[in-house]
Amino acid sequence: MMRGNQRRSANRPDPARPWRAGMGRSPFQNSAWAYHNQRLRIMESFSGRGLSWENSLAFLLSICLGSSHDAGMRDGTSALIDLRSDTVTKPTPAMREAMARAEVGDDVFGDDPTVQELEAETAALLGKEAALYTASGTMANQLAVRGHTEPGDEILVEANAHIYYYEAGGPAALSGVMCRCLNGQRGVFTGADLEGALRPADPHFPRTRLVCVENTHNRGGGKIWSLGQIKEVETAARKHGLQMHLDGARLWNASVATGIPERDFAAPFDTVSVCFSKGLGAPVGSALGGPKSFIERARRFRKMLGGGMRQAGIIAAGALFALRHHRARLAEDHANAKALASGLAGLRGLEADPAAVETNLVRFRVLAMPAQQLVDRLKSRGILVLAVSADTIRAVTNLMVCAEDIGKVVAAAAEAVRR
Ligand code: TLP
Repeated sequence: MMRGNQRRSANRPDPARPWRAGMGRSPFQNSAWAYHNQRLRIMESFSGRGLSWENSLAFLLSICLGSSHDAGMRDGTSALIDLRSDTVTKPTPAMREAMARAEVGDDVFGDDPTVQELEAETAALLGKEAALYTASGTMANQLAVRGHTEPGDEILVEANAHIYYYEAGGPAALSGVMCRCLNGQRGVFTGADLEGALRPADPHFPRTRLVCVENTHNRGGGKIWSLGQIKEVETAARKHGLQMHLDGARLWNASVATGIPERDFAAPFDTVSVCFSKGLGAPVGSALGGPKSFIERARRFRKMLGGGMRQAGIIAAGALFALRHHRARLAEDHANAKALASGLAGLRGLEADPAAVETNLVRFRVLAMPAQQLVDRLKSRGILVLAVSADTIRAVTNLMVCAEDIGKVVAAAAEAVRR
């Protein structure tokens, strides 16, 4: 989505804060700068300023992984405000420390205790028998599709669902299945929509096997499916013997916004994917939860795709840290998203609806110019957002963005639409 040259220009120097990492230095200069800072911190840690030998060692290890103590997290001083996605976050120092300390083993042999801990904790949270750590949300979803179907089958997905829209044709390429699309309202479809898409058992037709729901819905602007809406679709699906998969990449957001535990949202589904590398801020990974036998089968498909990872505990530790410490704070992202939509709603030339913001995604229409033009203008002011269609922009609040940043974004947008 973001090309190298775009990234370079977005990282232009900020004369006011030349010391910020990533601002105006070459990658080599950045490494040298980071190295210099790290050396300072090592000296501090060994000069008896309260760091134990164990912590010092952990810190040294964190350096091997590449420390980012000045990652600009939520302190309002970073020159760049990145709202392209909640995937852009960098691990916090505490998360890096947990990663540096992680106990690891060869996970393909089943020897990595940190991966196992993450899988067990995720399964428990989702109320499922087992879970499998995967490299990405895409992999978790595609493993689910593969596990529920045989080539020639059909799956029912909402027309804007990530599984259909953004996963590179995975269902066709990896599982040999057809996607039948349902048109939802901001990603939400009904039991009647589902039944309307079913066909009688007949050798002419593909077998319909699986229904996929996305909660929250990405292209639906972070829309939350209610338990009632899910129940209605489940009733229709079960009546026709269909399996149910939930793409819960942002299920954490739905839970925090509603107060409904993840396991309640997950209960109607056979399988659930969740992401650690979005709102929770972990650097890598997702998980697929479901019945033990299904997860064992998915483990085999994961290996087939080259997704068996060896000492994955290093990254799983980041995910585990995120799961334990970063869920509740999503409420901040939601408040920031609301504030952003309210600010933008007051600007001429834009159309934003704060009432439609339920979680951390804000979609707004640009009336005054093509959406990409506004994206470019904001970029030249150090603000990154994405055009998701010719007239619509998406901004995603995240761990790296604080309330103060929202005011800056609204002010920059006001200037950019006026110009
Ligand atoms: N979404 C990304 C992009 O791929 C569009 C984003 O920036 O929002 N399910 C949902 C609902 C998602 O939004 C995403 C990522 C995924 C699955 C896939 O996760 P990854 O990127 O880990 O493969």
